[in-house]
Amino acid sequence: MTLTVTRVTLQEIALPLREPFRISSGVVQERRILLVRLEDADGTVAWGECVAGEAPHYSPETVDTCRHAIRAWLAPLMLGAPLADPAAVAPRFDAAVRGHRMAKAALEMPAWALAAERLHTSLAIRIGGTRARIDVGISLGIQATPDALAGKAAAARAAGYHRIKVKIAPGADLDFVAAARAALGPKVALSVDANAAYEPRDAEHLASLDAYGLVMIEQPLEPEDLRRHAELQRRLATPICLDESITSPARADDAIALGSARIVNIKPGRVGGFTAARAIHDVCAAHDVPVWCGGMLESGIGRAYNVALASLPNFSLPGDLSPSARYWERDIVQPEWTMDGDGTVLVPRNRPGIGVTVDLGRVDDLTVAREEIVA
Ligand code: OSB
Ligand code: MG
Repeated sequence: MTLTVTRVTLQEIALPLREPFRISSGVVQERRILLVRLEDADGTVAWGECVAGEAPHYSPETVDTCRHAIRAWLAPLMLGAPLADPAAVAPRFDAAVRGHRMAKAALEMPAWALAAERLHTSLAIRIGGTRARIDVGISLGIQATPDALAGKAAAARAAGYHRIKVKIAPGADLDFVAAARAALGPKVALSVDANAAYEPRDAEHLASLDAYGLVMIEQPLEPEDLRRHAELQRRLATPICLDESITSPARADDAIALGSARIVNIKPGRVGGFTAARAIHDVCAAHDVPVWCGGMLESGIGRAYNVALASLPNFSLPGDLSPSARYWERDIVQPEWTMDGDGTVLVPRNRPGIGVTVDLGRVDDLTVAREEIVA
């Protein structure tokens, strides 16, 4: 199906979180989210979301670098000529622009939704998803005290979450993990995410986490450093999962070959979009490395893309796909994303496109900047 994108609209919103979210590299209270609206020559519209944060803590990209990359280099490539298929977007971007994967993803993913809308099919089916429901895990930010974390972990388990992940940092790790484990009992799947806060010399300290029976330790070291992750993995019983390090299919392949990761977190918005995300999924599947879908505190628009991706077959571990109400007083889509009592999210396979409707009035109310890019 030929896509002819005639208009790209960037609309930045400010969306306050219900509670501040603290990770090793900083705290977020209000999300600045760059939304992207694509319009096809036949009038079909698809909304997407850029996952970049306000500051370059998680990745080098930010809301403002993405806005610049989209405006200056990527939108002109998309608007320039008809596209044979959404699969043609990523090669066109990659041939002309190095890096800027979050900016690329912000345009590439809604191109898939646009194609799905035009075929009156769901995004999940269009990208090859097979699952109708996905197990949900929660990511708990760093709390003030181990007791506070234990309370949150127990409440999350009672709500049905299949896996509880806790953020850790030097000085907020062993006591916190011990408290969470004590509150959950030995059987509940518990993991930790360091967001690259440790150094290779912390190996012995990190090895003491083995005592808590964690399903994984996510991104302990510097993202570029695959070799030291492999050395660390040899000293740990707990599987290492990489998030920030996995930027492309080749990086995933390298990480697996080196022994740097036994589990991979795929965020389509981090790796350049669905083409790269599916290729990483396939590389991992070929090596029997399980994958799961991470989150970036997305609004209900970004969440739709993650849910669709997580319905692919090798997404065998619970995803960070919490319901809208966990993050926001009110989401910008309808219906809002929910989690059923069995701790699953329904993949909207029977609805066209992303499966939720964007609340345009609410988006306009929250908008802090808007620009249109036309051919
Ligand atoms: O490392 O997975 C991460 C949020 C912002 C930046 C990085 C991460 C996260 C999360 C939140 O863990 C996951 C979610 O969206 O609930
Ligand atoms: Mg992570």
